[in-house]
Amino acid sequence: MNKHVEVWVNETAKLTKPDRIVYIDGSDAEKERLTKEALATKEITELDQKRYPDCYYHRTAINDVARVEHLTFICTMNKQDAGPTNNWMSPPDAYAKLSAIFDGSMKGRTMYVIPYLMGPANSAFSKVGVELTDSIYVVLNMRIMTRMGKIALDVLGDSAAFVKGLHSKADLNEDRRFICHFPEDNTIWSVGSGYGGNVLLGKKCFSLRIASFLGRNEGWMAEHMLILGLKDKKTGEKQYIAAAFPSACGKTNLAMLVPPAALADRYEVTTVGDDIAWMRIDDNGQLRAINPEYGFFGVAPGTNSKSNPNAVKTIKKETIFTNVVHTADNGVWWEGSDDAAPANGTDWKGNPWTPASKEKGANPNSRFTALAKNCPCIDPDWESPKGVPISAIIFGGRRAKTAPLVYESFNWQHGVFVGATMASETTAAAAGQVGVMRNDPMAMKPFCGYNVNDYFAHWLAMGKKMKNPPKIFNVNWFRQDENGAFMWPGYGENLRVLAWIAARTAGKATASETAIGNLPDASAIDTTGLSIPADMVKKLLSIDKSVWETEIASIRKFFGEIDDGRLPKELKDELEKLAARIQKI
Ligand code: OXD
Ligand code: MN
Repeated sequence: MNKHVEVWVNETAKLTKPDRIVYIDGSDAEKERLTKEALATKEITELDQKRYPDCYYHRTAINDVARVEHLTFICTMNKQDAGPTNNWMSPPDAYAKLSAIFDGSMKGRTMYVIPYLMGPANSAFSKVGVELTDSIYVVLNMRIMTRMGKIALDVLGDSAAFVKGLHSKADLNEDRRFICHFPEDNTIWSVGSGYGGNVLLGKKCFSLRIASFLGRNEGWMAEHMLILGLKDKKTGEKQYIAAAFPSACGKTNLAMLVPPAALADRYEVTTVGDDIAWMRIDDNGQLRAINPEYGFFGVAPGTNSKSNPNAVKTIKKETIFTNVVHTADNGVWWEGSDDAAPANGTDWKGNPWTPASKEKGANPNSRFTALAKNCPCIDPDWESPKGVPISAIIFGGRRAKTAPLVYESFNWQHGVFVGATMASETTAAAAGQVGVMRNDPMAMKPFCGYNVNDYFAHWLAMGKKMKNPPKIFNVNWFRQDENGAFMWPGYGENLRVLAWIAARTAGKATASETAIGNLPDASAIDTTGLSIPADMVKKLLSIDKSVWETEIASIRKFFGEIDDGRLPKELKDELEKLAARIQKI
């Protein structure tokens, strides 16, 4: 064992007082042993192995089903370094407060030591983390979501350069639940939760919050983005696109998109990642990206053969299902699944459930944890140590009225403004009210590990270092008509928008300059085989002056709220330029 890890493990054990310490090696034999143990303690249930090979079922505590943003803290010595969008505690206060909760929290339990690697082996992008946890469910999930065990220790060698993550379920009491990040110490302390987004520390905590901080200091970017490959089979040209959407807005679906039948001969989409992108500029000035994860932690409800046929195939084996319905015939079900609702089952709260029940059977944020390599459309280069070259970046959110189906920013700086001013309706991925509009810059509001204004400055600086910065687009799949009905069919049909983006990026499509950016003419969106009213695409691409005036006022308010003196002048300039252009409509 690496001696730095060992010293820290021993120190931590003095605080948390586990009965046993188990070092995780990532082997198959170990997986078998841990699975048996978790089955014996009923932390997981084995599903019908004929229909669901190597699949298991788990329920979290009822009060513990989503990320808890109000209990998530960035703990920097200087409060302003955490910035206006993060909760802050001073590191001494946070360590003291959480130490009291961690004290003895693992008594009677095992502490697992999980070394893990984010990113492929042999890649300059990759980083090592070690998570200490008293949850066997965490170990089994980390095995899917990261490259876990020996592989990580081999990369680490004698080095002390690893992210220290400490997790204890403690008593799962919300009053003693905290997710604290200490970017200046490369440390994460998470206590009182068993929900994935709070406890699989390689994911949001490390790969976004800590990594965004490391990226700023080291000159790279950690983003809440899917990465997909789009191949035009006619020309043989392939592009990689990274796209940021807030949580539970369809990143997994877009990453695994199946082209509509009418365009299937022409286009192919492959998946590099569905949630997180680490991006660096290579020696030629090209932005390249890796997916640091090894699996998908996807939202189950609504996942079916129409919304995401590739996900349906991915989760057929070696998958952990959390907080969905456990059916009487030992399978799983959720609202919006392919299967008819089971006559009988157990809901996510552990209560008997039938289709006549008033409440939903699956929690709206119920999840599957599945291996990326089981995805039928996984990209051949998804583990390339060099990453894939990114030619376009997409921002998007749920907007009922404002944003058109797609537009292109004028240049990198304007694109950063477009990302910085993203807003979207909240979803069930985080605790709190659903459907409330909030600003979510670059979909990183819950995940930026430092001052968001410095983050914007970092984006601007990165653009200057690239030879041909990716073109930046905005999309909105969620525009509604006067009656509140969605105007765009979404899902696989989104390929039609991706195709325009790729053509535009390749310099093969025209666009009209408008007040908000470059828009395609309605005829430039290929609607072959799509039954949609003739003027719908035109409507989807329309810009309403009064709606945008309201938008500008809300951006002004947002900038006013976050500007602590560090909001880059370039973004304020972009706002004034946008306001002037809108006025002229
Ligand atoms: C996720 C999230 O789980 O964004 O990916 O909440
Ligand atoms: Mn996410």
